[in-house]
Amino acid sequence: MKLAGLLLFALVLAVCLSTQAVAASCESLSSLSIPHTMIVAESVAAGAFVQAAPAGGKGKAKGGGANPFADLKEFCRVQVTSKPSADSDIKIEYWLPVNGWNGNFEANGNGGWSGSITANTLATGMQRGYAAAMTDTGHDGGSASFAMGHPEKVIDFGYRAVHEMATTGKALIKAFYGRDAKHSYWNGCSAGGRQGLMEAQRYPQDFDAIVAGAPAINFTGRSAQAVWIGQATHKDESSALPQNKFAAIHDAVLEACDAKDGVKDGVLEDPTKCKFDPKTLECKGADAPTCLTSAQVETVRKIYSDVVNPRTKSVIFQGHEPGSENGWTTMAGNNVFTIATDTFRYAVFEDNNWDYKTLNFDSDMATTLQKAGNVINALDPNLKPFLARGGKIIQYHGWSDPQISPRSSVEYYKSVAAAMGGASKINDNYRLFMVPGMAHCGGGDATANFDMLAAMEQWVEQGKAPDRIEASRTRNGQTDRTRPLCPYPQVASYKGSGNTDDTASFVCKAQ
Ligand SMILES: [Ca+2]
Repeated sequence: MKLAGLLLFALVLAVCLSTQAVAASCESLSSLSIPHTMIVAESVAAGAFVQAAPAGGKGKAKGGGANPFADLKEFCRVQVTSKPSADSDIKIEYWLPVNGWNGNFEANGNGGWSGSITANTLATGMQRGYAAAMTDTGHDGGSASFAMGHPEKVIDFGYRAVHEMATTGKALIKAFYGRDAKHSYWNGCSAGGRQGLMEAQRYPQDFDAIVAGAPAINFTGRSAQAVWIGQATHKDESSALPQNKFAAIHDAVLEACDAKDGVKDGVLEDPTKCKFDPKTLECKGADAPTCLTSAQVETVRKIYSDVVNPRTKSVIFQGHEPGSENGWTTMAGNNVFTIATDTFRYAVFEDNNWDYKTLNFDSDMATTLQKAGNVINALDPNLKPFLARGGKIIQYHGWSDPQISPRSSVEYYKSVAAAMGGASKINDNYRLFMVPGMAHCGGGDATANFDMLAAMEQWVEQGKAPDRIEASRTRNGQTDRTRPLCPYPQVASYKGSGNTDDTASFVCKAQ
């Protein structure tokens, strides 16, 4: 009898253990002790999450009547406040699925000057099975005004908040599930791309796999470029570019270069091969939407040109690529790009009245690098510690990005290859995918639908390196083109026969 009772007990215990997905209650995470960190954890029943209305906003958050989170399964919501410095106030949020956890951690990146945590991002990560995380990087709202008089908060934005998110996230996962995450993933674009590569450089132990899109790694350089273009565009009345001319310039670029890659499809596979002179668009007679005045020709030249130090001629940042014209409202529109002016106004000169027209691309850029470069730029090519421990990076960037020039990604990739002893030395860990025609983190005329995280999962968990990544384009709700994305310096090359809108007609190969 005794033996039978014991066996029964063992059986019941085994059944309990096998169905119990978590090792601790969600609420118990609140009492987890982590230095300078306050934790509030609460269980959220399936379908019960409702996004709070934005601060100062009216009524419900976006989604209207229906709750966009109604399909979420039960999860543990952990809201963290981290104060690694006396002036720090970093908010971090973790969504830990109670059932169906894929065993991995996914931290998500921000955009611009950050300052918000988005429930949609967390929900997306969690629905893919991840314990998902996001931080506001230590301040609220999308402006850099927080930086004035708060150097510690600039450090939080620059790299510290993400590092806190990584270490605290790993501790929460271990406490909640009773085991470490198998792998820690980073997933971000724009500011998020910068954050991911910053981690690889500064805290190589934090993440095993980094998906970094359109990374703002040369944050001071991209800020300078927007001022460069702003100064050229608004030099005087004649230099301004009416927005209805962007399309005419784009059409002229396609006319000159589209077919150079073997397929006339409205997309430049490699825009660096396109030598387009805006002078060819100069008005022969009266000004018209289809031509450029001579002052406008100079403005357009400035937009394509690299930003250079006028004294040393050294390159501060890479210019826009041919093909990006339809997105030029960002920097050559009526207003100057505020993400850029914020850098100087708040993070560098700390002067509310700073005027972008006064920026000197020699002395002021030296001041900028000295003040903020080391904190917000992520350009260190030494990825040895990260790569040596098997870390993986998939970086991607749209060739028509009008916010962060795509050649900045190419330059960084090349600098890492050079520092590591050649491209062949990094190929098993780090690949760059340029996306022809894609604007900033998506959009444009490109095949901009792709899943870099899935490609990374295959690489990390099945050892299948991304030799090509399938992408598609949607027009009017229909997929009208598929095309491979290729690891740089390879490009998608047409085989010479077959439908040019079908990925099967293309191979990845070096030019
Ligand atoms: Ca083409």
